[in-house]
Amino acid sequence: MHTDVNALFSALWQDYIEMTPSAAKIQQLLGKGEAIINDHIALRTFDIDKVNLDVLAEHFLTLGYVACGDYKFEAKKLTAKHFEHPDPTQPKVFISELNVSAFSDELQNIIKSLVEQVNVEATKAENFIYSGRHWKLDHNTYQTLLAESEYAAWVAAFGYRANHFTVSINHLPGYENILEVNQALKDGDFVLNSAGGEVKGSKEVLLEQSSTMADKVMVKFDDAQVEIPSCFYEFAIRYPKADGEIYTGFVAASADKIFESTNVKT
Ligand code: OOG
Ligand code: NI
Repeated sequence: MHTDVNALFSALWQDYIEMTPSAAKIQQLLGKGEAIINDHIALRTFDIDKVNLDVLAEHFLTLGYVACGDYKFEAKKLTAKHFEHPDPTQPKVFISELNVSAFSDELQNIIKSLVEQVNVEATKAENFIYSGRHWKLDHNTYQTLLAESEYAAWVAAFGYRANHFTVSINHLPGYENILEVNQALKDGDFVLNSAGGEVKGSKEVLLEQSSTMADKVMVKFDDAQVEIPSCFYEFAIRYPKADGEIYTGFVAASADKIFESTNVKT
């Protein structure tokens, strides 16, 4: 496990921009060459003991992160938690896990056979959170998973790495609101996720979010190389609660739509 939070995020970012070439371009566009503060990153996994949410979370708990919020996504059959660092300029971490037992026997058997190939030691290694896929996967199996769960197919294809980084608009000079950010992205020919509208959430729920649709990258399956959606970039602006403190949680109804940024079709 990492002992330095900055080193962990820098390794995550390097892996992420390899998977998401548009993210490096967007960082340049919005940050105008200056460093950008990230609101959060997100990770995905399966709820099987060897690789579940808690196994991923351990890599952040040892760095001083604290569990803060619980979320449930009934239709997508997902559970999630978010974690915060005592230093509020460190990214929050949103980790979700697929409730594997809620799916067909076929999907359950596939996921179990993937997770069986993971070495327990590897899940504790310093690089686990950005180590990618730990199993063999052919394109047919990917398609079988995709038919039942876009999320299951994504984790099977990409494994362990940041699914997205999120620009904190609160800390982004030159932009007053999320609409200005979205406009700059569209002017730059980046494609936004419009599921549930381009802006998810509102000032009333204390969080507004938008995201790009995931880049498409060539993935090596055992039997073929195929272009599939990889990772996306998110943008978030947070508002103060009645007590004047900035809201630090997530909004399940908005998150439900953000998950769809890696869908093959929208
Ligand atoms: C996570 C989706 C939820 C948010 O900010 O609400 C999310 C995912 O796509 O893995 O990131
Ligand atoms: Ni997010």
